[in-house]
Amino acid sequence: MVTLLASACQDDASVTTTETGSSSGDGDGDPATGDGDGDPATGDGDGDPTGDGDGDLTGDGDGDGDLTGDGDGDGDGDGDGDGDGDLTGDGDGEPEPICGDGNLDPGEACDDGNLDDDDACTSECVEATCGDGYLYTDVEACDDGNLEPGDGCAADCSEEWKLVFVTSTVHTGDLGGYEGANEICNQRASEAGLPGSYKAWLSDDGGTPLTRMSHANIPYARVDGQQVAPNWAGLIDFALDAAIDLSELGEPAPLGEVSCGDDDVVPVWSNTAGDGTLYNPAASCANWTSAGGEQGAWGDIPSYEQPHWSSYCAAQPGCGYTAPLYCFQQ
Ligand SMILES: [Ca+2]
Ligand SMILES: [Ca+2]
Ligand SMILES: [Ca+2]
Ligand SMILES: [Ca+2]
Repeated sequence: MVTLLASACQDDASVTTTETGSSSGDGDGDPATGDGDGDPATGDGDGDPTGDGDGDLTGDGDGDGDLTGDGDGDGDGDGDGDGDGDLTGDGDGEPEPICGDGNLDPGEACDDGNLDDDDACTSECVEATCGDGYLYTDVEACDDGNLEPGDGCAADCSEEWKLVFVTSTVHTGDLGGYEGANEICNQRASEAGLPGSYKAWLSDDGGTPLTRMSHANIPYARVDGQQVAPNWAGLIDFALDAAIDLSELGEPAPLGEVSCGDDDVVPVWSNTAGDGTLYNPAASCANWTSAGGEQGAWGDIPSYEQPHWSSYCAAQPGCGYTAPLYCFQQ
């Protein structure tokens, strides 16, 4: 009889496993970090010693493995992050178009090599047009940024009228001469944002409005659009359609001082007759350079239906008094 004996089971209770070379318990053989990568210092798991976790040696942490260290992660080394290697950041590898460099670049309708807005190509490199708000010299008489008529500048950028105002400021008879008076007019217009250039309605030994001003064949109007005269001929026929009693700001004329006339006179420096000629040869405050005892001459602003709007009275002493100026767009 055969007796089968079960073999004895081996007792494995005595088998033990032992990790060698480490005390971290991660099996990588470095003793310290516990991240399993075998570098002993950083603990970031990438096996390089920089500690940024990307496995390259730049320490820039961008993970791109390039050596520029620019940190943008695209690997081209220029730092703009688009990977094309130029500095514009648009990713096309081409320099950015520059308006005004004289080269017609993509997106430019023109490029005349400058950034001037008063010629055929504007500073945005588009063709000049009426209504773009830029005055095209010798082509447009005005450009108010719209194509609407009735506001002084027509839809074809021709002027509908010449502006006339009385200055919001008052001055003695020392205006810096006739040219200084023109500067006052242009300064006031400029600060108020009015278009064009201006001359003062003044007469002296050197000339008069008749000889110094342009003679428009379109109306003259205040800043509120009210017509003062239909044209130059209507301006110098001794009466106006309306008083020039609004300033460049559209405000009532300032009240000056005068040493002649009624109490209700609203004076304006003039020394000009109603036909644009000299009123009194001795009353121009020494050609508008004196604030002393010389004789001056004024118009009365409200008296628009008679020559008094321009020639009201003359008096001495007078040039130390203060009054505004009439200014006419040229
Ligand atoms: Ca260009
Ligand atoms: Ca230009
Ligand atoms: Ca224009
Ligand atoms: Ca207009």
